[in-house]
Amino acid sequence: MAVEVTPQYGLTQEQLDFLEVIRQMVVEKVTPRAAEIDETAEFPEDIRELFADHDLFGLPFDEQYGGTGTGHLMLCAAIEEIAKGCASSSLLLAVQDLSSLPVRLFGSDDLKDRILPRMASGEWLGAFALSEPEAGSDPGAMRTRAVRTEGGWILNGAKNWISNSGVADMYVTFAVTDPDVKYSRGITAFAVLADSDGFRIDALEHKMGMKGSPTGQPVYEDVFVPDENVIGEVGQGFRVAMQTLDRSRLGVAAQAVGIAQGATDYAADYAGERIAFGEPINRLQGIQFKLADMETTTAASRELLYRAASMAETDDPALGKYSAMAKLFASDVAMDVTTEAVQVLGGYGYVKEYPVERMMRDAKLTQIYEGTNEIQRVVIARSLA
Ligand code: COS
Repeated sequence: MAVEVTPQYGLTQEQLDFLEVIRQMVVEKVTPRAAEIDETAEFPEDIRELFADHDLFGLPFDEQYGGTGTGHLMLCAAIEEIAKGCASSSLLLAVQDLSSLPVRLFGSDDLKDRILPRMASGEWLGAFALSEPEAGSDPGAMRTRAVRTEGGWILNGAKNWISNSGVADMYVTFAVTDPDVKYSRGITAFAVLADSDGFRIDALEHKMGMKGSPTGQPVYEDVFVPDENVIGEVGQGFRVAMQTLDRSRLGVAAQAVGIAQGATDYAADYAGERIAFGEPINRLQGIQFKLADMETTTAASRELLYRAASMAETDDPALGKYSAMAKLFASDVAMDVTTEAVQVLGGYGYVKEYPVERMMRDAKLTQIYEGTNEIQRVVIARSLA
């Protein structure tokens, strides 16, 4: 009997076909590179080129700017596929989404024309510079200052934990423009080009996981930013950041779902091959129960993510709450599932010849960045008040 292919969650057949191309590409070209990327902690230029050649950087963008115009759900599904094989590589797409969202949501037409096509093609990478050494969960406490000058602003300060440090061409930078009012009205967002005088990247971090994605400290010393590069209205930067994060957290959730599925698939295959007590260990209930819980919680994460992603298509007022719930739930599941995958592999799980210890290290970051899971709980609880 012929099986009818049902378009899932509103993805068209064309999008499902594109997803299949991505899936093949990941299996053939990305997954085999994952261990080396982790080991060397080098930015994977070859994967960046591969993604650019396959139009993957276009996924977050409208067609008008050279993007695929395929929406949030398709972007999340693509991030998930890539994260199954290599979470660091999936961050290339997630950060391109995060760093372009302020311009897409709030930028002038001129700014969009100058920046978005270059990001959609992959010619430019972006970075989102909000956090500071003393202002991570509480971005309202930032100290980076922007002072008015003729034709623009002079920026001074330093950011911290910024993805794509050193490889980005454009840094969306948040700075205090009016210290005398509440931060929600005294911060402004700027598009700072990497080749601006006075801009540099200080030390890069040595991280536990996601090692193929450089994280560092952008420093601004009397950096001039022209008025044309202000994103949105002066004084509205905090809102720009919050509305961006309401959408970009979907990308972290997608990454977490991908990591969890990758670990589940690997552990299930291993359990079918590994013999103990005279039979494959997947016949032992102790292992079956683990695999069943891993598959079930990963599937539940995906449902919540896809629901949240479809709300982004319609700008649903509950999007912020749902993206926080998807990020919270999926990243906690990814941590649990990858820890269990290590346990299923036993001693083999703990060594680098097998990918699950890397997946466990990568999963940890999804509980921390783009708002710790404690912050997600604050966002969710406030929506109930
Ligand atoms: N969309 C639009 N506006 C928002 C908003 C949102 N999602 N969330 C808050 N705001 C507005 C509020 O309406 C308020 O406006 P007014 O001052 O004009 O009334 C203002 O922003 C301040 O809001 P609030 O008082 O809720 O801010 P808090 O300082 O208490 O912080 C949290 C709120 C904790 C949610 C915020 O600081 C946050 O998200 N922190 C985590 C940041 C983060 O994710 N960092 C990771 C690094 S970035 S990759």
